[in-house]
Amino acid sequence: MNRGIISSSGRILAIMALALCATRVMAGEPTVTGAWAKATAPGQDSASVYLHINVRKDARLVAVGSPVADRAEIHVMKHENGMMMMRQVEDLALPANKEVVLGSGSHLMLIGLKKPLKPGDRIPLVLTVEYADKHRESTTVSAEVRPLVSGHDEHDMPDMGGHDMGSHGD
Ligand SMILES: [Cu+2]
Repeated sequence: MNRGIISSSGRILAIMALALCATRVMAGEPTVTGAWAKATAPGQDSASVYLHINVRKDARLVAVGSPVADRAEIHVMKHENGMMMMRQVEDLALPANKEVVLGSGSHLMLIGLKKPLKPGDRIPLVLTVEYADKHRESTTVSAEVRPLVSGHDEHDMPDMGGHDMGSHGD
């Protein structure tokens, strides 16, 4: 009797341990760190998000989304006619084991914000990567909203005019 009880509870523990491992594997890829967005100015309904992303196998970032915005896009900056312009891209290459920084040269763009982003807010983001074999993994991260005035990253955003004049439709 006693032995039966012990072995069945042992089995339950083993199953739970397996479930935890599975969760950890799923959440580990892609690895996203340092996600942040700048607080919005009055009337601004889009926001850039910056982060670092790492994968263990060659992949592409194929989709981004957030419940706080109508949609999210992957943007890269390009020089055109001497001006820095933003371009939406369908995906972004993520080489294996090489941290890709979405910073000054690229970012995620939240478009159609449902409410202003205030310093201290945390915004959930879902990032989906696709591997060469078409297998997809998604991870949810929380981006920290930082104060609008922060000096050092101002040079990261010479493109706000480009955004306003561009084809964001917002
Ligand atoms: Cu942009």
